[in-house]
Amino acid sequence: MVEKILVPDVGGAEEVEVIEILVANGDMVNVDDSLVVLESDKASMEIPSPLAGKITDIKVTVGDKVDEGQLILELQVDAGDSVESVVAKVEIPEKSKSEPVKSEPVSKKAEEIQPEVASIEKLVSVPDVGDATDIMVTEILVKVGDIISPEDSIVVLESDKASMEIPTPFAGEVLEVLIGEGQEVNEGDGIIKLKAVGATESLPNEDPVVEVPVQTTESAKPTEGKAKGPLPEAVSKTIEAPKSSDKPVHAGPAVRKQARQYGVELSAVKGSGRSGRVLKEDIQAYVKKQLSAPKAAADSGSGIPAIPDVDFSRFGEIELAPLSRIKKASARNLHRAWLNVPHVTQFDEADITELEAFRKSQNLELAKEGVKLTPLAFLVKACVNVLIKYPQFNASIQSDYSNLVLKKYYNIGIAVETPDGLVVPVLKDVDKKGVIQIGNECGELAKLARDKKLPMDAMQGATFTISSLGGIGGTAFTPIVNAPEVAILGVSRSKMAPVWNGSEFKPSMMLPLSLSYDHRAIDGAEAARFTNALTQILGDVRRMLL
Ligand code: CAO
Repeated sequence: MVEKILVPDVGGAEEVEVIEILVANGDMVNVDDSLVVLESDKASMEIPSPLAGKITDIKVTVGDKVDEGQLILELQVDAGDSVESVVAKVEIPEKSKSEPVKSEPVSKKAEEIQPEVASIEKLVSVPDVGDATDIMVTEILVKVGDIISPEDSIVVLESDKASMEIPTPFAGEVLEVLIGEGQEVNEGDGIIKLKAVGATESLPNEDPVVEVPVQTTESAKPTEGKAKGPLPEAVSKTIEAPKSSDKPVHAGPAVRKQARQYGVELSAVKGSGRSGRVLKEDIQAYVKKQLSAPKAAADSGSGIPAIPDVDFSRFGEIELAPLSRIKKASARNLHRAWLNVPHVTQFDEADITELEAFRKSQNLELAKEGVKLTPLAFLVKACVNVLIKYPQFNASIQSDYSNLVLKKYYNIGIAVETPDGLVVPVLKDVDKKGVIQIGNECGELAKLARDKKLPMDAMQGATFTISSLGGIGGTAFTPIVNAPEVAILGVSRSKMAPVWNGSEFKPSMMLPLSLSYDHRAIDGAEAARFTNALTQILGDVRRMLL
């Protein structure tokens, strides 16, 4: 039989917000299993199931405002257990259960529970907290010297099932905190001593009351007479497992309220309280951190909104291809370099007609030794020649812009395509090596990279990088500087082109060059001079001897 579970009397509070739904359709629940968490202005409470059964239809969603008697959900129960509709109830203290409900006040006069209160110095004690004993003090919300007003929360107590903020009935200055976090307390134990300030002004009825965290029964009514505010003023059950996270979050209602006010997702906050309980200070620290984060991001150039992940399967079939470790690392490095380095790319063309003729003749001679030179080996050597002439390209810029670090060694990184992604092995001390050795080492490093056998130190210490796509094709591209280097040379595919020599068009093998550089370290004119020098050397490799 299907039963309807209704919102119980929640202390007269209206439009109570559903802040968590703790069950799902199809769940089996037992009597007293919590179903939803409701929260009014001042208290949050778990609503337990009055019956055992299977949840068939949840009628509320998070954010809904509900009133007493409103349908929460439908439950499939055994016929024997059933009634037409059942009002969920909040845990009832034994004391309240045994007494006629409407005659049970939910607040008590301060005198009743604090006979030792002096006229000026007042003692605030643990009020009647139902049948709970040895309740843990989880948070002290005030300290000596604090000026507090009536109804300010002073401590958070937590029993097995509920956490409750205890408010002060008096205004005044805190003289002494009598309990400590982690301590266990019972009804009547002193919490704080207070120098009452204008107690009669703040409570004009001269009859200060402590809001007693008496839980409502299905028929209990808000206090009449001198009670202040809605009934479950200080009652709140521990709320766990917010929808957005699998991890339970422990926090009191005041902390939750503060989190909501700041728009903080509680599950994102690391709790420093007992058992990871989130405290107000944790929320404050989290907000502070978040506020300073955009500044750091802006400093690094990354203060931009992230591109959201889209569910592409809405538009058609998709497949997920996991990125290799190398691809993940280079994605991060490229992104960082792209954001940090103001890039400019200088394009140029080198006439390598003679170089190609020389290279091919050399390859014929070297073939018997198993050596083969590609244009890349000459490019590496030519680049080092120009780097020696223009040292600001063989450099790094200090992050505070105080210096350019000029390197007196010439290590050239070579971008190598591998099945797992881009790898950049480093040819060391190229200024001390000839073109054949460079060509050989380049081939060996590329092979090691593709076989995933590159040692770590073979990928470190580059001062300048060359990315050659010439073997593949293209006319030009804009490589990303391999920061903290300040320049990278992109090489595209050479092709025959008619070049005007002053009197005629001469068929020439032209090599496209794309020099990307960090504009913080290098001026555009310097970059143009660099590629000029490079094209001249490549146009006549004898210049390398000069
Ligand atoms: N123009 C015309 N032909 C070129 C050329 C150029 N600029 N550069 C190389 N070639 C030719 C070579 O001479 C060779 O020709 P043959 O097969 O006729 O002998 C052929 O292209 C293949 O060369 P290669 O690629 O094997 O050798 P390489 O020395 O030019 O390059 C290496 C070596 C490791 C750089 C290359 O294999 C590679 O991985 N390139 C890709 C680098 C890359 O991905 N860069 C992108 C980085 S940014 O995303």
